[in-house]
Amino acid sequence: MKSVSLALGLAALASQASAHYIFEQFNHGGTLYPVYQYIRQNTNNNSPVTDLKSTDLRCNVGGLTGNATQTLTVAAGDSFTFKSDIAVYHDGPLSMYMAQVPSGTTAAEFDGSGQVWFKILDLGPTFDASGTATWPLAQTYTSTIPASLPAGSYLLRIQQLGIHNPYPAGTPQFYISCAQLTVTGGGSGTPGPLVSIPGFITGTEPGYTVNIYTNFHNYTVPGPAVWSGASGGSAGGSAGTSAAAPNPPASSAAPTTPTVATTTHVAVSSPTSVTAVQKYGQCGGANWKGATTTGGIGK
Ligand SMILES: *[C@@H]1O[C@H](CO)[C@@H](O)[C@H](O)[C@H]1NC(C)=O
Ligand SMILES: *[C@@H]1O[C@H](CO)[C@@H](O)[C@H](O)[C@H]1NC(C)=O
Ligand SMILES: [Cu+2]
Repeated sequence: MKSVSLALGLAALASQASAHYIFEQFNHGGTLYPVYQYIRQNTNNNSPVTDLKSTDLRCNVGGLTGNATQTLTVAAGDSFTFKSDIAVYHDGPLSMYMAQVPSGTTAAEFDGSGQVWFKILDLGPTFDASGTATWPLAQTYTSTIPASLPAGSYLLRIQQLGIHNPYPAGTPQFYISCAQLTVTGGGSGTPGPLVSIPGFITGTEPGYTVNIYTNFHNYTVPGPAVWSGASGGSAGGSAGTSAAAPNPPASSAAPTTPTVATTTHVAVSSPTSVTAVQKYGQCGGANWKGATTTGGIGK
């Protein structure tokens, strides 16, 4: 009966796997589009990328092209929103980047290689009078296509960096998705500074190595400076009403406000094949030996 107990063991392991979160829907002009219509679909479910040298840092695992992804036309100056399946709940900053697609290449074909990425948004923590940090944890993140951005095709990349497991015992986790856009209108701005991904974060940045639970009073989001032509954004708020999505997210019962984002380690639906616990199934990173709940840590 060895095979039976093995099967039971695997089933038990599979049911312990926890959900993280993945930015899977794009909202523009009041329309919340179906999952992965304009966002490249990754192949690692909602697990993070942690290898600072990997091309997976660009548009997530399996996201080097977007063959099955459509490209949305937006106007420079338009606002847009990324929505995740469940609210982001690992403490850390949120950034958005863009990269212009080289001429002769479609947005779907572009792999994001080269020194082409510029940052349009950083959302770091706020510190109250007593020094307690509040992170921009939400299910939706809204920003604006810079009004002076030259017209053309772009990748638009959202990145939430989970630094809840302090380095070096823990490894910061990148939660990433890329949308494919054709920007109309626009201006003659010169986006920059331009960086390459990987390479844009080396692992020595204070915003990467910081322990947010000890003497944590200030924070600088890693990566390049935000392009001066960009105009900011926000976490949370309305993501607009849902269109008739043929493919709604599996979990929509999650909280949308940061204050209740402590109950979101929900079980994933049973994987089709499981050989071991998912690499970051316990949410704590490869070597995490500390707390295994997110509620209240450092608060
Ligand atoms: C996507 O397109 C690229 C470039 O045409 C091609 O090399 C790759 O095999 C395609 N991938 C899929 C999954 O169709
Ligand atoms: C906080 O500020 C100090 C002084 O400028 C700096 O050395 C440190 O790297 C900052 N910490 C973070 C996490 O950004
Ligand atoms: Cu997690």
